[in-house]
Amino acid sequence: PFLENVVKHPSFLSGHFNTSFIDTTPELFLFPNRKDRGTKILNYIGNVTVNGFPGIEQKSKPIFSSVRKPKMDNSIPPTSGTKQILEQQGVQGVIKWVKEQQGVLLTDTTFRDAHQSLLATRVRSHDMFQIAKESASGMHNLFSYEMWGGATFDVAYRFLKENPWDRLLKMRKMIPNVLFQMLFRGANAVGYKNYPDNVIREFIQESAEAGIDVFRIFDSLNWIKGMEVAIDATRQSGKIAEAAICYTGDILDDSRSKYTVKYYKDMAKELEASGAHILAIKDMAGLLKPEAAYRLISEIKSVTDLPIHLHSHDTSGNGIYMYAKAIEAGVDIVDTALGAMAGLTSQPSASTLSYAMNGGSREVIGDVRAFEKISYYWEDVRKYYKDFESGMISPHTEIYVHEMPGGQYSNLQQQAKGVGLGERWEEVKEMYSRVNLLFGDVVKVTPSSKVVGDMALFMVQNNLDEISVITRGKTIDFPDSVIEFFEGYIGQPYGGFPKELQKVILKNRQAITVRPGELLEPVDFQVMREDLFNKLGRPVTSQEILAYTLYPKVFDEYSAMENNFGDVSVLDTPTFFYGMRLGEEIEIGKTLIIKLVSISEPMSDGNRIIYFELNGQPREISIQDMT
Ligand code: 3PY
Ligand code: ZN
Repeated sequence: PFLENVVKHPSFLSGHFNTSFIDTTPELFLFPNRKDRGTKILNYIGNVTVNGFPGIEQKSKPIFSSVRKPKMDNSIPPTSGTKQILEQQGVQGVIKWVKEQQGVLLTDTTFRDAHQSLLATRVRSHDMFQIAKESASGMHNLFSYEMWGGATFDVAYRFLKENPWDRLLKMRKMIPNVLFQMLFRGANAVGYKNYPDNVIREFIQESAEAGIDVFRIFDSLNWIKGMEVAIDATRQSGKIAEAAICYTGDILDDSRSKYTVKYYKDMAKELEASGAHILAIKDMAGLLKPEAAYRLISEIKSVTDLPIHLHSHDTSGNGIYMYAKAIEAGVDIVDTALGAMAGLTSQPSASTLSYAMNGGSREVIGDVRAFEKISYYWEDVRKYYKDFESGMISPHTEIYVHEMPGGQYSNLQQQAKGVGLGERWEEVKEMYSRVNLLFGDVVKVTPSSKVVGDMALFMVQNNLDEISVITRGKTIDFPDSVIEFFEGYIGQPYGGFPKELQKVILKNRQAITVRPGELLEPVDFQVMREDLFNKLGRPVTSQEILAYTLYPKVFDEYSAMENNFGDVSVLDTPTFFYGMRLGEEIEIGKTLIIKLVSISEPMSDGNRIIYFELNGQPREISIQDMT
């Protein structure tokens, strides 16, 4: 291992070393943990069996019904689709093809926004891999799969203990025929704060190489300056830049004069001028009403020739009717999810929309029977994630009042439970809409929505209202995200910050008005590489460096856990969340067969001995009982 460390060290590889290299490079003596794969995975299973999984309440493993999967011949390559159009005819070829379609195209969000919005982003790669080939065959005529970005990046590392890049690479192999789309938060990449420009560029280039074809780029305050670097980087990478207008407020309500049709039309023109290939209307909370959709799409089409891609959430229950009106007005692509993962805070259902448009002049392009069959799979798999359901079981028209994005609803609810406000969730939602007005009626989408959510939780927790925030504000330590927002570190809101509140929150700090990316020092990726090499004691990939740059602490924790438990993404989801039942046997891939034989009572040091059989051989693992 010593020699291995020497020849793989970045200084050695780049030739930057001298005779003191060995004496001054302590990391050469860091040897990888040689615990074998089987022992590591037994440690994980033992641990989760004894101590449970964060967020999963029930300790004993439920018996789940077997999962239904459509019978398809996976040895036949799937029919070619939009991915081949991009490869053969380039970005303009795709745009031309989209505009030629008489019917309406779909983006399927099941792999990303649907579970971000229904199940706190917890769906694991393992469950996606099992249905990927069937999806490629059955849904070959989609415009795209939205399958990456948004919260999926950090949640994969943070909670699922898996590598999101691996998800992307493997899915790309199994779905070679349809464009892959990701949600990109402009200057915030897939994070919650602004990053230096070179991080944005590197991230887009790396994601493009790993398989993303369409970057839906937005700014959480609709501040176009915050989107320009990402749009340019996407164009440079040869991929499709889909620039988004976030929809907020209500264009039909004359009493709300801030976000008008003119505001959205002006933004559409500016985005076209800044190099967008497609224009997205991102209705992240599901606030766009049917007549408003008709009007908005018609008016935007009068000022741009770009294809229009509409994204919405079905929280109010009006999603299908709204999409039908948008389709009538000429929208080119809409976002839907498969039935079992659709509706409520998620996207409207693909099959429902298909039937709704039957017989009209613009039908949905896609095989509705295939949507239904693949949806059975998700109906069964969704049960694994029941502890992450938001509890919303019927349409909530109150969304038109609180304006909370679909992707935030279940996450904020988890956050509220985490700080002991689970019982006061109704108050938190009401406070959310009050905070929006207190902040001057802002666009609310990650990360600005997180700021509003953090402030709402903070005010409910501390029994504050709008008046006490101002009058007692000088003595209050506001949440960090709120301070950074008022400092201008996530951009400039349309119409500016409310001045009095800004003063109270910032105290002696100075606010910036330029693009934060202009002030942030570029990240030195070579330094990051060495830093990470020293920590992990092994060569690292550019993907790991980017993850570490965006989320240093989360990535450190993930690496430590990977070192202890190995690659836990290979486990089936019930075992990952619940561990094993006594006497149960599971198979991991083709190489590991594990049986849980017995668990001892805790010993005086609090440890329990877990007796397994691994490929027929007895194995004992000692686990600290922390329950
Ligand atoms: C995200 O940024 O994760 C979103 O889904 C915003 O709607
Ligand atoms: Zn969304």
